[in-house]
Amino acid sequence: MNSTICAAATAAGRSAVALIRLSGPDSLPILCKITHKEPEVFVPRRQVFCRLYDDNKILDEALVTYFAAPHSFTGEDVVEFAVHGSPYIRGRLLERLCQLGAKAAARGEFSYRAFLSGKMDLLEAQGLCDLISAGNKAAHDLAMSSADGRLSEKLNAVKTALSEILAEMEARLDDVDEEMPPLQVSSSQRELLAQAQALARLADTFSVGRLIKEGLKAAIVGAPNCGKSSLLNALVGFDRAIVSEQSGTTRDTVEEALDIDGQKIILTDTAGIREHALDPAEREGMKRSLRAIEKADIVLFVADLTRELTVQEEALWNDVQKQNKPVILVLNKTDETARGRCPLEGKAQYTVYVSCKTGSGLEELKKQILHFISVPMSAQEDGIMISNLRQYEAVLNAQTETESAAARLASGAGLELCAEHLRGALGALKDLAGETTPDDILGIIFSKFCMGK
Ligand SMILES: Nc1nc2c(ncn2[C@@H]2O[C@H](COP(=O)(O)OP(=O)(O)OP(=O)(O)O)[C@@H](O)[C@H]2O)c(=O)[nH]1
Ligand SMILES: [Mg+2]
Repeated sequence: MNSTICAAATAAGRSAVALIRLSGPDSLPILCKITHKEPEVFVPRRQVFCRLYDDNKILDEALVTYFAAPHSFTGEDVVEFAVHGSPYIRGRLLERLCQLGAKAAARGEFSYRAFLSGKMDLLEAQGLCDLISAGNKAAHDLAMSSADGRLSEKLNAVKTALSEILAEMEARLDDVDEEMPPLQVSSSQRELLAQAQALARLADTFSVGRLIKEGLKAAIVGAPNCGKSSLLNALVGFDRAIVSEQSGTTRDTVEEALDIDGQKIILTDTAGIREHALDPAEREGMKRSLRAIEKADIVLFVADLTRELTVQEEALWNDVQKQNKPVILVLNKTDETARGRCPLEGKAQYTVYVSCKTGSGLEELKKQILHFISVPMSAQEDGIMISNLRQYEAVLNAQTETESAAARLASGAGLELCAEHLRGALGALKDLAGETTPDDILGIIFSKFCMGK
């Protein structure tokens, strides 16, 4: 039998109200002991205003709600205490609950129990975890499409279709007397390919889903003094990085998150690249700039319109091109020069003229950056996307297994082989929903959830 667990469901620190949650078979007896009341007082799902006792002294007056199994978040008996949010009350109440037989919950343990009792599958649980950490609208919408079960529904439809075909195949494999009509090869194959395509479309959403969840990483690079740090500051709207007229000001990379129209963008300002570094710190800074380019999703290549392009700048441009990432050429200091020309313009796919000093062109640049998320996003007709690597790999695995099954069927390779691939595809889908996921993997997944969830 499960133990009874407790944890604060609200963040630490002082607050008007704090929520403490208790879940497990002893929830109601513990509630009765701490309130000095009989169990009949606590009608399920109804708030009761009562005193909580620390032995015979009043610890707090609280609103208490009892949820009887299975109608609760975890599917077990649950009690929620809405107490005054003083760190002392929170801490002492948790201590008392533990003295009365509860134990402190591990990270994500409430969600884990909800998952085990079938209240939600793994995709919904992961969506819920992402929902809590979502810091902007796009990440919130993405997490919600998983938390509310739409992603599970989509995958369940594929699972059902594949299971039906597998059942047909297995029936024929068991049919030693060959009493059944033969399998409709072409229609089964068509169905398998359609399901493989649905999985491929879902796998494709990972690239944009990941960007939405983690944020689009944009590295700001260029020669010393072209205005990279000024650009970072102008985009985020405050003096994040040091700006000076001296070349080689920025040494370490400077990172700052920015919200553009509800999308998270992570900007990284880097040390300017030139042939001769002044000292070892600048040399190390330049190495870090190159690493930042490697890690970035897009590169903002800044050039100073008031100066001629240097050989090193051109070399850097060529190096960046080799990385096969989208590059926006940002031509800076338009306030000082009437739109001068830059030899890189002809080579750039995207060019934006800006002045970090006056702010002109920055809106255009933001739009251009956003483009790299919004275009692939708008291609998702239903907004259902995957955003974590484990899910991506499982969907891809299910897709290739389904394709192999279709290919085997077409080549007349025998139903046994085809069925084996289908079992592989179904295994990957079951693993996604958590149906067959080993306990240790589940433990790792839920341990990343927040405390009290
Ligand atoms: N007129 C004008 N000056 C600018 C503009 N942007 C930056 N500057 C100036 O250019 C100089 C260098 O700016 P920074 O932002 O420090 O340049 P950086 O590319 O970060 O330089 P390093 O860190 O040394 O590589 C400073 O004196 C800025 O005030 C602009 O749009 N117009
Ligand atoms: Mg700088």
